[in-house]
Amino acid sequence: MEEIAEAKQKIEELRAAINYHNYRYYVLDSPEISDDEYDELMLELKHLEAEHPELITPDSPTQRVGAPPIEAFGVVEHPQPLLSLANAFSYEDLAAWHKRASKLLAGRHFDLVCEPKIDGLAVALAYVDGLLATGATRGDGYRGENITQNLRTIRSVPLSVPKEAPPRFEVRGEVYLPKSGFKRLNEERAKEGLPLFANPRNAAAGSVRQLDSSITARRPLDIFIYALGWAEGKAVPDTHWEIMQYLKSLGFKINPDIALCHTIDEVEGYHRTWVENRENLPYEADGMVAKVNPIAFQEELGTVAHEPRWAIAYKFPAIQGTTRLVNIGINVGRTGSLNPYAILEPVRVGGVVISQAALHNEEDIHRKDIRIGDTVIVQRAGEVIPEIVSPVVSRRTGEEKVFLMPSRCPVCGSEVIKPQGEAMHRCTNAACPSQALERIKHFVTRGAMDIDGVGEKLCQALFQAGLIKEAADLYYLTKEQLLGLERMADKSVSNVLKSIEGSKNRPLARIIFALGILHVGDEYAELLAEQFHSIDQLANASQEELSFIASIGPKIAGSIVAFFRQEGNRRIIEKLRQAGVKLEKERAEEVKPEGLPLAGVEFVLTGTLESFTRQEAEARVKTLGGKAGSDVTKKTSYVVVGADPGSKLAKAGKLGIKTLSEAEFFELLNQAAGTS
Ligand code: 9MJ
Repeated sequence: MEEIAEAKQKIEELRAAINYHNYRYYVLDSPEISDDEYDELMLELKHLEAEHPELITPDSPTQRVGAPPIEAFGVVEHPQPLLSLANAFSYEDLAAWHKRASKLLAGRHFDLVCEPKIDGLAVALAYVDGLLATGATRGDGYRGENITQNLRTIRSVPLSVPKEAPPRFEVRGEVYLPKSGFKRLNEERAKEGLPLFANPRNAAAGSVRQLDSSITARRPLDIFIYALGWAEGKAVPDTHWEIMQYLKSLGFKINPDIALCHTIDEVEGYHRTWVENRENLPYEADGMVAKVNPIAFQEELGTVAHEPRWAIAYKFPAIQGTTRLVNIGINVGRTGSLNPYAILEPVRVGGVVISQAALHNEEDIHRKDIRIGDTVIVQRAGEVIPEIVSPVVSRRTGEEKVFLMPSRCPVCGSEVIKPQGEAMHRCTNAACPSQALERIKHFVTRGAMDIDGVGEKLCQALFQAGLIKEAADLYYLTKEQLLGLERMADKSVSNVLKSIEGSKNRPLARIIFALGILHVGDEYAELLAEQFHSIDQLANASQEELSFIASIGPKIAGSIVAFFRQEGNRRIIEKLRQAGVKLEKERAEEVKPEGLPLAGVEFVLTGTLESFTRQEAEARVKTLGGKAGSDVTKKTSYVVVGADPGSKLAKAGKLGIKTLSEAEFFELLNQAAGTS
């Protein structure tokens, strides 16, 4: 009895953890744990459920494939479910899978088709009468998101197929970002100060699941088709291998490394080849897939628990290496956070030399019991910053040192504190040079003051030359000072000065964000700019006044008050004022929506508009005092219907909300603008 209660509790814990990580992975596209760690949790749950089948519930994460679709896209029902794959982690797992399939097929021989397993986003593409009709995500396997518009932007997705193709059919494949595209995308995001994608899979998923397909279009996505889902009206080949060749002849992109194997040992050989050569693949592969070749055998084998018995994902081992942790270094960030990182004896891991790894905070270091001098296992996944998996405790000599966060800032020597409820230690000196430089870098980024031509390198050079000590000093730079820097000629100097001058008129929200107040990101900056007319008004607001604003809690309010209390920060604001930087709202920003022609009118957009992007349409609505909503509710005034509308159109019908065509919407905006 006790044992069952224990198993039940463990199962519940695992389910809660897996549900949380599913949400991070599938909905937020921002996982916190590695795929291997996730697989381990899932495996443990599966084992426990196999031992205690009476504890399996329909809502257990083992009972479904992915995450439910997001309604905003519109839902596509999959006539045949999209399955996920069971995993094999060793030759024994693979052989056991093969033995079971052979037994179920009464010992009849079958070939196996192998290909690298891509870590991307599974999609289904349906073609009707020669044209791409719908493209959908896997979703929960039965219902996916309608992302047709987005998939159309991928060059390797055929929009039409030759007339020899079946009149109606569906292909399945994996959308992915090649390694080169992933690297480029993250470099661009870093420049723009945007959060980086953790891995190509998340970048691909984040790119495909954009409500604005023009964003998808700018991402270098690609696709490999790996199966025929179903076909009607025409006979298709009866083996998986021939189907793949047939799909290729219809114009679909199939993996060039697909192989036909006759025995399980050949499959093992294929696996070994790619474990050794995976670095040379232009995309991230986390394993290989083996599939039973005859379709009739696949049908006989069927599925269990959403996983086909006729296919298996044979995972590659994680790319790991062993080295020595020489020391733990500390970077001081813009908000004064002390960010520890591992300094490693250089080691080659999967073809790349690693000499540093991420160590998130003191707690994390202690949780993993990582000590300075330890032999450690390091792991890298794709282009992601490598991390330390664990120390090799058996290799300890007794000389290793437990890491302690310094009590003084390593850059300026000021006191270090660890605010309650936070994981990070912080330097308390707002004038700390490291913070100062990071703050300047933040000040010039796109989302902040957007000073084109003043990037990280120039900030660093100006700071090191002593020409700027804080962001406001940028506005006092002279042509001569800039010409004195290396690689700065007349033309670039005048461009830099022009951009700096041009940034003096940014909207209030940008300046609030640019100041780099702890916990005040761009969204809170917008919120504050809506509530206050000027920086001065914000600076003089009390903790109570700030807490009065919905969604501003005591932590943020306290941080704002503390920021403006600092003498140094007040001085920066005065310097900005003296330089002519606008520190209050413009008249146009000031006008209350009530006075504007579309005040109180809420629009919801569905589908794609021809003459505007979604952002442009929403911006025009907002300038005229209207609101742009994301959900159709009773409060919605109009639903604007573009091409390929989603489920919002049906909802509008249900709630009796008036719809507008793009032309009608355009007309309404023009009329409203005429009266403003
Ligand atoms: C990937 N991810 O590359 C399948 N996959 O087949 C390949 N996934 C699959 N096949 C059936 N190559 C379900 C999933």
